[in-house]
Amino acid sequence: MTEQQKEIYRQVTKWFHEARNRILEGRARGLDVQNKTSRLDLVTNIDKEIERFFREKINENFSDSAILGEEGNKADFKSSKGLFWVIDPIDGTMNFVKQAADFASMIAIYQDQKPLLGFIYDVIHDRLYWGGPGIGVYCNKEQLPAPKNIQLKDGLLGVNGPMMLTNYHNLQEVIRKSAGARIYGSAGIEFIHVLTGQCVGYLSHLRPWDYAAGSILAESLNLSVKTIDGKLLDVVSSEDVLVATKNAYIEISALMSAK
Ligand code: 2AM
Ligand code: CA
Ligand code: CA
Ligand code: CA
Repeated sequence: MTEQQKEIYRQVTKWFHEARNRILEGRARGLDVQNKTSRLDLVTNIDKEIERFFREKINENFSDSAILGEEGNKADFKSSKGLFWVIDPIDGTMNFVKQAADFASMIAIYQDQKPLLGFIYDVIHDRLYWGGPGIGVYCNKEQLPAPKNIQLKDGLLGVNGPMMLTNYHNLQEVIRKSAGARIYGSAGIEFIHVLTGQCVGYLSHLRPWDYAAGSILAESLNLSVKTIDGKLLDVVSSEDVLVATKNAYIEISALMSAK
């Protein structure tokens, strides 16, 4: 790890632990829940509070940073120089509200538009998945082995519910060829399942803050992470993102491009 990566890791780890207390205490006090674009697209006072908290910490400790966050200002990645932070304060807000489980908090950091570090925090289990180029991926202090390069038929596939229902680009056929579909409702938690080898892949329509941290970690473990039609992710656009073992990526992408 470079000195810069070490310093960011040291700081960000502290922030996540403080954020965890705020999230759990805030939820115990009672949430203020609002609809954004629909009754299925929620935001709570805690999503907003945690994003504000991360922004304050970044500005205090890394002053010449640009920040893109789901619940705040959206800096432009393409013109960024120096440190660029992508924040999803609560990923899986519906799960946070309804279940108090299976949600994550995520931060991705780029230096001169190149991946530097990714963090996905499984808040309930207090498991921080972090890593980056040249580091590998860790769960808290323990290094994760790169998942085996299994085929689609041998693994569970995380999917997006609406895409499954509408048979988006032949998705139902892809699922039939897998060991089964799973829908967890948090992109961060889904990425964790692929990083740990519990799922062979995950497919969903995602915004930059949904996929930034996960894609940095997936690349560090030699997984494929691109759009379903093979484009690289750009941290600017909403995309149909597919993260999978190299073998499963090729199979799924071929099945979905046929329709
Ligand atoms: P969010 O909870 O941070 O919004 C399941 O809803 C997953 O897809 C979550 O990771 C969620 O992130 C993400 N997602 C992406 N676009 C969404 C949308 N328009 N409405 C709800 N969730 C969305
Ligand atoms: Ca949201
Ligand atoms: Ca999200
Ligand atoms: Ca969110």
